[in-house]
Amino acid sequence: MIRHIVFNSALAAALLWGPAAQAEPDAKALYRAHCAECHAETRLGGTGPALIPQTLRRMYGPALTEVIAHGRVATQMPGFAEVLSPPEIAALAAWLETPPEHVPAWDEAAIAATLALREDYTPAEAPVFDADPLNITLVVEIGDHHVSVLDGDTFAVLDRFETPFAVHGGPKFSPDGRFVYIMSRDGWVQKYDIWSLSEVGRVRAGLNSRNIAISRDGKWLAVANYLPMTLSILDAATLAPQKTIAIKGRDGTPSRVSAVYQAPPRDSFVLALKDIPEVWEISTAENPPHTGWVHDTRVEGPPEITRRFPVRKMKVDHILDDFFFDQSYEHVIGASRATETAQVIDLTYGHKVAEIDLPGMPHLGSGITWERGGTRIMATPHLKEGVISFIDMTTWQTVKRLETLGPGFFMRSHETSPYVWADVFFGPNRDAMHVIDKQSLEIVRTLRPVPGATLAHVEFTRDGRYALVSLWEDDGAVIVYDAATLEEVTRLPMRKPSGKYNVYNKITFAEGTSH
Ligand code: DHE
Repeated sequence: MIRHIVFNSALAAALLWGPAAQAEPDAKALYRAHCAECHAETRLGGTGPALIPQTLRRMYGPALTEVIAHGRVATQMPGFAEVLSPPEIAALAAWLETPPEHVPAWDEAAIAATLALREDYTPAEAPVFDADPLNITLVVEIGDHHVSVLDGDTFAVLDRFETPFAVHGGPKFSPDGRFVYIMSRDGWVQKYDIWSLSEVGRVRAGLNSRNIAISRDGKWLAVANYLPMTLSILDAATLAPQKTIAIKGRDGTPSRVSAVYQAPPRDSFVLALKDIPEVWEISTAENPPHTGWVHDTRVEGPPEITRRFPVRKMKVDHILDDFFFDQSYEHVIGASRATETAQVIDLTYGHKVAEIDLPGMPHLGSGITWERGGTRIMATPHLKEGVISFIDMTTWQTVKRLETLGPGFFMRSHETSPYVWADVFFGPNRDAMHVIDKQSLEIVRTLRPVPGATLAHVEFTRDGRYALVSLWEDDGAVIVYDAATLEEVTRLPMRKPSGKYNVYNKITFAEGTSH
């Protein structure tokens, strides 16, 4: 009986809140009264994050009803359990899971209106610290939405700054490594000056975004958006929007952008599209090519902008959810949820040249490559299977499928290291990290520094001497290992550390790091 009362929320509400609580709560009115001030009338976010299904489904931690009732730790979200009844909280949570009624056009003018540059920012003429500026490693702490700036030699924290809510994907560095651009799932792009240890400013480039890429010359930032279905291009120096490209397939079907990557030797951005079987390439060249590229004639403005960023649309067999490049950026290897194979697309010819047998949803975005036995091989973890696939990149044949303790998310190596590090992100063994020999393709050690605590994502220092691993917990840490002996060196307390990014490894597109 007691169990029944606790779990029957309608009855509990009637007992606790009286007959008025039995009337159907008006979720919209409750939202206007209690939430709109911080999250905006449109639900698209203000001082608080957007409360739309696209964002809410990707949030971590307690259920939505719990957050409404008791607040969210390390944020300004208060609890409403004293103000709202359980049925009101349930109705509000259910309504927030429905798509917003109105999505404003998020064009250049709307983006520009959000641009906020820091008035207290003064660019330093040289780094304000003694550490090697190229051996700085940034740690994204998703537990309380901060980034720690680590000296890669001493592991001292040089700065710790607040980011927009829910950062996702790898931050991107300017080619000289001085500036870094960080994106949140709500589409905010934050620019930070590493030399000055200071934020430069931020702008909202999309309403729900996937990741960002920076052009080869460091002048342009591309922001892949789900909402609206656009790619936003920003001036990397000023963060001012330059162009928004509506994503429409060759038959006019609109699509979300799953991801955008820089292809340095091609001087272009390459886009994976979520809703149409096409791969797009957008030139970032000063003098873009003409043949085979579509120039946007509808856009008004100075020729340096209207002529910039022509698009090439390549048809593929299946929608690509994720992809990976070879070191020369001639081939894109794309995985699709719809099939058990990956497609190899030749970017020069613009069509598929091979298929790879890759069941179990490979997480190609985390793939890495290295030389083995006179050929280059690539390795990828799988999100649905406890296995790592090794592929010969000349024949596109699977060399080996290595069984692991569970599905993994991230892999990393360094050109100086004989090992590949691969996490076990899902399942009962998520406290484990495999260290795999690059030549024998066998697991040589499984690290388990804190039994029961999730261990994930690895980054190396510039020289490859140390490997930094995230203890992915609210009261977590970055654990520093000697990359040769695999012994723990030190532990730096952090709030749910997620990805880590070494400036040098990233700006040189070093072998062993994801792109
Ligand atoms: Fe990510 C990178 C897509 C869920 C943490 N993730 C990426 C990239 C893509 C991607 C396309 C490459 C972007 C880049 O670096 O420029 N991620 C997806 C998904 O489709 C997926 C499965 C579902 C989704 O939520 O959209 C997903 N990702 C997650 C998580 O649940 C993770 C573990 C926690 C989180 O913060 O949301 C997560 N993703 C990361 C991290 C990177 C990343 C830390 C950067 C890795 C790197 O080393 O570069």
